[in-house]
Amino acid sequence: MPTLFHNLTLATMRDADLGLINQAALVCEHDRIVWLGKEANLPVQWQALKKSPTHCVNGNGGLLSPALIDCHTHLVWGGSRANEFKQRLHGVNYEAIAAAGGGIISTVRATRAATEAELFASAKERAEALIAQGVSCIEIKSGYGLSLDHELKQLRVARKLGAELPVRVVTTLLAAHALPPEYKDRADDYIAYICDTILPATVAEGLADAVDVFCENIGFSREQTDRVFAAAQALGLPVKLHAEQLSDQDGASLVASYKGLSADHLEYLSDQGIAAMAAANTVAVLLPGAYYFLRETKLPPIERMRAAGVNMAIATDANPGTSPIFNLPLMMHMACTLFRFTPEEAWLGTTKHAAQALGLTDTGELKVGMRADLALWQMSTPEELCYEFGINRLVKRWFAGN
Ligand code: DI6
Ligand code: FE
Repeated sequence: MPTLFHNLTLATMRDADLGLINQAALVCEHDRIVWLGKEANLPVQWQALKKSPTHCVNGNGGLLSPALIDCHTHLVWGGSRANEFKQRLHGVNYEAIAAAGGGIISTVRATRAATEAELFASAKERAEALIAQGVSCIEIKSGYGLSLDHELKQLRVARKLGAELPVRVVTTLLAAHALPPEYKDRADDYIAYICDTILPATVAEGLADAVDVFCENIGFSREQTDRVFAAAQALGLPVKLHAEQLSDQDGASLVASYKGLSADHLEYLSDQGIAAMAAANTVAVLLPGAYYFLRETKLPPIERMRAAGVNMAIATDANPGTSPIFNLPLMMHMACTLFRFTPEEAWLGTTKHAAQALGLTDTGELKVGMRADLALWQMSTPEELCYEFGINRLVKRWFAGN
């Protein structure tokens, strides 16, 4: 039996103004949207649903949007980095902590030591926090295992979250996140191990939907990134990139040359990178939580990306080192306050453009035929979600119609 949603405003995400429809209704059947429009135009076949106690949702004048999509997280890890947070507050910077064997590598040690069950339990808590704020789809990267067994372990935990929680999980292999200690001074050998061993095994087990690299002076070079991308492409996997976070490595134009799904972070993005991304329709994923938590001062070039017509998304980057944050509406708020996003851009950034950054075409918009991944908010205008912070205005969320 179909379900009717009515007495609400729809934020369809159809256009730059979010395609708002006032006094609207929406009908879904099974896991799909089958009709939407002005309530006055509701086809007669569904009008009787208004009397159904079980298949009618009265929105009470609220806002119905696509459920939110967090398109960049590192949600599965062991241990905590609260100690490094404290060190940073005593003046040590992120790169110095990494150089002294802390940073990503300290999480690698803890993640390798953790069992799958332990990783699942901590990641589940984080995923549930996101879900409670209206999220229906989470991208999860590996990158704290850095060996075949431990990368696969992380990705299996990610897949299990998708199987056991009411959320869609999209996985990304980020074996090229940091150099593991056993490959010290042998970065090229580690890249070869990724290309020849980790990538094919991950594909064989169906554990990754995309491949990512940390292209940075404390990560991997542009040339090494290129080798991983070529191997990913040969195996049919789409690519994305941690690009231009702490310095300009011209990674954005590299990922664009592979028609990559997204380039992420982008504080140091150049005009050349912007032009390449615009031409390839590669999404810019901006991560205000990491910018905020690291107390960065170099802003990503939002205005120039906007002018070039680059689609922009926003995500939590949830990770233990640079963004221990599990609240996507807060990222929308920060994209507006810190990056001067418009509220419309913030909404598109966690719905339609976030779906694009994951290569998903069946979610992120309210449209006939799309999945019924829906969020009902106690607010009459979309900007209210970006404006306030601290009260959860989510009334209810539907995941594939449930
Ligand atoms: N950039 C980041 O902000 C995270 N990874 C990356 O490549 C940081 C990950 C961490 O510090 O644990
Ligand atoms: Fe990240």
